[in-house]
Amino acid sequence: MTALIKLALTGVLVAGTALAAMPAFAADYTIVIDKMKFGPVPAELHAGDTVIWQNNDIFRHSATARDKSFDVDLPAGTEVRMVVGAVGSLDFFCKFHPGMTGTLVIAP
Ligand SMILES: [Cu+2]
Repeated sequence: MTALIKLALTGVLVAGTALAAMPAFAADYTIVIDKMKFGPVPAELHAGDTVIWQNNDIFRHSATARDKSFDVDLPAGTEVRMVVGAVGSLDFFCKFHPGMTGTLVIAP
């Protein structure tokens, strides 16, 4: 009986530790690509948040980081989820249309 209670307590502690290690408010943000342009990027982006690249165009695009930390292929009409990890300022562009550019600013 005592051993069971101990086990249960250990389980609670482990779960608590895992929760504490996770970002408090991980959120999803959609960046819409339409008419050969990246739409507005989220103003407040934190490591652990998810960016959903949504390509509403009839053209294939990509979201490619200048520093090569990500390279998301986006065929027409698709969306791809990407969890942001690195903190900092990340310039990105479309491989197929280099005039399409944007910047993700990721806070801790
Ligand atoms: Cu493109």
